[in-house]
Amino acid sequence: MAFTLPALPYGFDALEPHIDAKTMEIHSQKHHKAYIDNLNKALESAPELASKDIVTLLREIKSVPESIRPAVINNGGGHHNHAFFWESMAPSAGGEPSGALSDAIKASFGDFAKFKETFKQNGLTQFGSGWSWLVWDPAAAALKAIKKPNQDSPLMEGLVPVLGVDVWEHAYYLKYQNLRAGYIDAWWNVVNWKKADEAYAAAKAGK
Ligand code: MN3
Repeated sequence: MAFTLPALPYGFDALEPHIDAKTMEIHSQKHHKAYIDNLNKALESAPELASKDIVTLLREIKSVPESIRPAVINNGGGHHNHAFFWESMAPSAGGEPSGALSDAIKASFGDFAKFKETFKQNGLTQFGSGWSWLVWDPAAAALKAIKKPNQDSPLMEGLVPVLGVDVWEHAYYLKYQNLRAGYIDAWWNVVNWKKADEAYAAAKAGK
């Protein structure tokens, strides 16, 4: 069963003025679509993997044949990262997390402001393309802020994404040009904390 491009949970212009409509359209319909097409192409030679969902495929990346592993890392990671990213944003969102995730962020980072600064710095200091992530680390039973190059999924190291921001230039260049910091500052206004809280609860429950 081939992977398909998920529909955005909102219109291309829904995140304006923070994320512009043209970027959302190209990012989802061209970039994300290409990861899915290339993932499907790579998997044609490994029918034994056809029944695995994308999370399982990435968690069990070492069981993917070496001949197609780099393609699955790049394009499977690209697919899951973007599907997760669209859900992590919403119109009329932003603000601060509440409830269990808020408490966990305070426990791991001191307070929300310190978390935001760490997460932003990870995004700014990711050289070239990549992502800044807030993940649940089951082994440490704690939240962690990490950065990853390219489309490397945290799932490949047993970490569970709670929130992530795409810092590839394609995510912001049309509106922010070289100003990655301005993009990240604006991005906080569209963070869907309800989704992040759900992702945290599911991660902590081992789902
Ligand atoms: Mn992207």
